Amino acid sequence: MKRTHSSGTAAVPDLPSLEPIRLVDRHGRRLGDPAFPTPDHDTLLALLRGMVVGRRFDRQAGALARQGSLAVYPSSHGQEACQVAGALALADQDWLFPTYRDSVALLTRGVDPAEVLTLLRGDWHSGYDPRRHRCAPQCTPLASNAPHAVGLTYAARRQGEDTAALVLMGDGATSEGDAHEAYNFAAVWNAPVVFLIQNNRWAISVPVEKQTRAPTLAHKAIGYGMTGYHVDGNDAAAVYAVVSRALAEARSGSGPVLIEAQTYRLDPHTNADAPQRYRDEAEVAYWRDRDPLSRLETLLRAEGAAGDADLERFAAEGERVAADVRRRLAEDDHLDPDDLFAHVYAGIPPALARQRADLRDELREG
Ligand SMILES: Cc1ncc(C[n+]2csc(CCOP(=O)(O)OP(=O)(O)O)c2C)c(N)n1
Repeated sequence: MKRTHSSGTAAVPDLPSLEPIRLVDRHGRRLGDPAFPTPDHDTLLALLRGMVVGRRFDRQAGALARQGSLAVYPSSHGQEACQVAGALALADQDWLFPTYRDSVALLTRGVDPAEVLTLLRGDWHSGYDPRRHRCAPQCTPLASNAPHAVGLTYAARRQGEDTAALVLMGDGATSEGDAHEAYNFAAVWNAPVVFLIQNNRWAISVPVEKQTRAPTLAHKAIGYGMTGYHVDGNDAAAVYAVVSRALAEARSGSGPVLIEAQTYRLDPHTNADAPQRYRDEAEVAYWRDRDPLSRLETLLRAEGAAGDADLERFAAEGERVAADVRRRLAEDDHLDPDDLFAHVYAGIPPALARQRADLRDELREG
């Protein structure tokens, strides 16, 4: 909701709430919010299914990284509500712009599970066809997905297409110049983009307190002339309701929206990280107590909308996905490191040729 600016030339968005929007409390009790209606039981079941399957997939990917089948794996554990609800809130014609952390969002969007992991195996391409799934390749340079989403949706709007985009980004990424440029031009051009910041409290070892002095990351929206929402990112019902509304607002032409979702990365940053060096176990325990899956399961069971049979079905689906990924990565275990150098330039520059020669020597020496 926007108020009219006193000069009458621009709308002044309301300040985001300091308390995050929450529809279900951490004990699984329904709270509700007149401004953000709680999704119906079918939608809540779809959210729970996505999170159960996503968590199993995530655990499998972590194991594959430890076994050396993946080059690296940034876990989604703890952030399933943001990733599943964000992906499910999108319409077919919309685009998802994920980061390296958002494998579960890609899975939820319908990308083949083995293809979700292609980039993280160290392949030179993203595995899936971005146009078919309307999912941009996972980006590793922080915030570099954000300007692309602005350009794509601005262009689509000019061509009369009804296409919105959801950009996923971390709290650390909000300090990048690309984030600023994307927020600013999304607002100036009225591009139908929703930026969903998953504030998982850490950018590797840097706490969110070192990224900003703003009261919440959602408050940053105001300076750009955007609407900002602040939501409990471990409440899948709330994330779904807030992202759905933001997408509807962006689509209707009232401008882009910036959402901060409060969540937590329960696992290390990647399999190459040692979080015990920078965070307390008590903090992790606090967030384990706010698990997004058990919260929604408790609500649905209490309201008679889910039972053992549903949970068993979701778990079996998760096992099938994990087994499929294990089998396919084992069957197709050949990656040629030379490929990394093959598709960047028409003629390889001398510095890159030297790096390629060094890599070949290193691999020969084993
Ligand atoms: C432009 C850029 N600078 C630095 C890095 C190195 N780097 C990789 S992940 C990361 C932390 C990112 O934190 P955040 O944006 O909060 O996302 P999270 O990993 O917590 O999901 C950094 C600094 C990078 N990938 N890109």
